[in-house]
Amino acid sequence: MILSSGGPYSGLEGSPVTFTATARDPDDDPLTYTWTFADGAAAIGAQVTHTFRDDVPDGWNATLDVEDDHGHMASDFFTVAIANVAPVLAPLADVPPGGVQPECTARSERMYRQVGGFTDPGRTNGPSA
Ligand SMILES: [Ca+2]
Ligand SMILES: [Ca+2]
Repeated sequence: MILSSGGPYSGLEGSPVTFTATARDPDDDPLTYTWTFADGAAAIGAQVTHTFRDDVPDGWNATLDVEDDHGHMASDFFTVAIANVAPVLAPLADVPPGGVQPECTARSERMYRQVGGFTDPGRTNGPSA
């Protein structure tokens, strides 16, 4: 039996990865494909999808086993490199019509004007200096 998992695979955490097996059995028996992933998940079928929740440094290990109806088995081992995904900020909600706008201007700007003179004891320009 000739078997290929099609790996290594790669994908993003939280996004489904599609796995496609290629197998050829000399006498064309019906084949059962079993995928086993290191995060504990398993799937059956020549083509399956699986979503890894998180990235790991060296990728997730996985195994594809193919069995014909006589119990003859072949296995292929491969890795799935999962990339970390940066968090995404949700866009700030627009203020609905009639809603309250955030207040970001100064509450008041007053001009002060001082009328009249002033005295400065330390200066020499005073009347008694
Ligand atoms: Ca066979
Ligand atoms: Ca992560």
